[in-house]
Amino acid sequence: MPLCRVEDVRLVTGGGCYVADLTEPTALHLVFARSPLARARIAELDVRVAAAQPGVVAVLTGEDLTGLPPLETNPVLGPMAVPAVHPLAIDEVHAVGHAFAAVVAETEDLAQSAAELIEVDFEPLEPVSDLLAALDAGPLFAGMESNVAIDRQWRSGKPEDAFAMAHSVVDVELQHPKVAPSPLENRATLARWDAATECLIFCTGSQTPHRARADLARILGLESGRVHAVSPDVGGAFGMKASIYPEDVVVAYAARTLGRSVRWSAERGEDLAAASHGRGASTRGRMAFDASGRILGLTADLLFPLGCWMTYSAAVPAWNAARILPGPYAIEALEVRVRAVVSNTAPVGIYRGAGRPEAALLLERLLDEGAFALGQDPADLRRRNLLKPHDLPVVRPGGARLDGGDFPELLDRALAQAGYRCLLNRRQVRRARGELVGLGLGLYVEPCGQGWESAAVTLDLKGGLSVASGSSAQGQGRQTAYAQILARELAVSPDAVRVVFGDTRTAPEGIGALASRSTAIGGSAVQQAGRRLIARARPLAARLLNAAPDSVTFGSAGFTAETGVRRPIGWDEIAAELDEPLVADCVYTADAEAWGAGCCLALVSVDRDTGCVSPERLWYLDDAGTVVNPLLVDGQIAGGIAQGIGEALLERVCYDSDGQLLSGSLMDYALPRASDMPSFDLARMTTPSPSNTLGAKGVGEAGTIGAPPAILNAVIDALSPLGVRRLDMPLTSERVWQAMRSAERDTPREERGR
Ligand code: SMO
Repeated sequence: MPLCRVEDVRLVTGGGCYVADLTEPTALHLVFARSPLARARIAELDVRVAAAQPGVVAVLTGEDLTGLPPLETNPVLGPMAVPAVHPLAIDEVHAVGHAFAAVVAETEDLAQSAAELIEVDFEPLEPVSDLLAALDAGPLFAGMESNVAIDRQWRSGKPEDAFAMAHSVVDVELQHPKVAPSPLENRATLARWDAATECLIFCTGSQTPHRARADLARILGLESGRVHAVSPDVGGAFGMKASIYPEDVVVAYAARTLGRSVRWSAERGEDLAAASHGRGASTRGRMAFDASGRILGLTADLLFPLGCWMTYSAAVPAWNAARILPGPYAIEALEVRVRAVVSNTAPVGIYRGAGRPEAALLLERLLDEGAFALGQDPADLRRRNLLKPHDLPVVRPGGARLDGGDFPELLDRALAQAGYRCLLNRRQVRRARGELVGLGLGLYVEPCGQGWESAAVTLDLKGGLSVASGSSAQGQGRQTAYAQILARELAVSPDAVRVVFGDTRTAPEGIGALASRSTAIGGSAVQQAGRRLIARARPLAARLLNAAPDSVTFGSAGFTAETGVRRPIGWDEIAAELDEPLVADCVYTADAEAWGAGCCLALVSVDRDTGCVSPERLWYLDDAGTVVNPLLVDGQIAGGIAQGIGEALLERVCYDSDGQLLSGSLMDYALPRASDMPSFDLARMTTPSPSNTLGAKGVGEAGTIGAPPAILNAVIDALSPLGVRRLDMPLTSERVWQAMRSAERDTPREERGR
């Protein structure tokens, strides 16, 4: 049901409460001293002058925190070599922005001024920032034999035979721009040591408060009951706030050892330099076709950057990209190799999409190259090779199990939505006039939602209904959606439901808000907890109805029975019978992973003189399974498209050959603005997921998956009359212009326009 977000009035009228809004007048301020060099030995570090400054309470260095256990990384791709990470650098700094000391002072200004008085002598070492260079370079990190942290491969069928018998073979090489997630709210943390209860209260803008609690408890050696994590409003995260940072450990340690409240709020430049980046993969693929256009085989070589330390989900982008292959297509013979590589940059972790866009881009470029080589329509070629509904579920060679969907129907609906045949004609007319205009498709499948999540529903003595979720939110409209899910189960209005999350003191143990899982898994937990509340209330209703519990049913009017009292019993009447609140909780585990799917079609034009790309229009069709609130779904898709457009056209984290960050401010790092957004047309298809009780699939990441391949394919299509077949994102006018000029130089005039 379309329902406006209940949280918005508060959020857009200044009523939001972010970590930096939490009042704590006596809190100390912590500021980090960060490395200006990408790789260096710390020859000397003298903090005495800084520590002697007025207002300075402590200066911490790596030595102070030795002995704390490290942050952990989720081994989704199996065994890995993990570079040692210390909360503050010891002996060596590994990237520009790597923190080597922390000043704690009465005010932020005093801390900042003192940090500038830290005396440090660096002996520069040769840094390697580039992914491909790091692959070949000697080990950059102690304890690692090479810079390859992860190296896995798998195969199915006989790829050699497929390529040997192919009519056409196409190759694609892609370099994803590395991007900075850039949430509105930078990282911020406030840690309070409560001496009376000997508890650490850790307020942080996090996607995973329970994980933050568990990590801090483990690292600081506290029982988990003595650490409380609180995430109030979170101003966007996009994967960047999915696990705690070394900085968080320092802040918590400072609060605990000083017995004071300590806060740290990152500046924008600090986050651009030292928070996790996303994407940045180098991928190569080869695809073999028979003469009719059937895909015979696929080989893929995926290289993912990790940067100088590994976040909890550092291996997830590589894992997702590899296991998704071969996407929605029926391909028997497959060989995938996936590696992840450390180097002297900021960490690279999950970012909205997290490997899904990388898989989609590789496949969709290969399909377009195949169509070009075979002289076929790109949509026809895709249709010929898509899995059919009766092929599903299917287990992919990497172990992923695609649970359901109808991809041919999805493609046909997307083409109809856009008026594809008309667009092809129109492209021809415009090309005849000399315009550079292109159409591009981006199809995708999207693993989204597996594992467990929790919910606890309470009916209080006054008849109030609330639900506490182990999941949380960073702007998705979770309060609205969860209230709708529970309201539907309990036959009440959504505004009668209070939704609680983000505080480990009041929310049940949970996973959090990431991996497009919150509605599918967290929402199913809410639904199940609601059903349990009905079951728990049934005996009370039976008593009020003067009927046997078995004969009581629950419907839109409330509890009713065929016999006894002939009037429905509502929740307020149940509440009036209670001596204590009625609670029903649920730890819901999905039967399997839900897979969404979607299709983006882009129409672009390119300015012949400047190379400037205009995305004229996007058509976007997504199958998110059962939809709770179409407004929220559209909002998520639109936001994802905006970030997809950022990646495709504008954004790039840039390091020079010395490992210096060239995109260290929002003057240098180009986020998309409202005026960069094309008009777009959103449509929906609903194939409920068989994997969770709600039938929902994820949608938060979808827009970032479909938009980039559609735009890249469209721009290459626009430039194909000039002979351009390879381009990398972001498709800045300079890059496109260079590609046009070099194609002009390389391609004899008579061969253009094929
Ligand atoms: S990239 Mo998401 O927050 O799992």
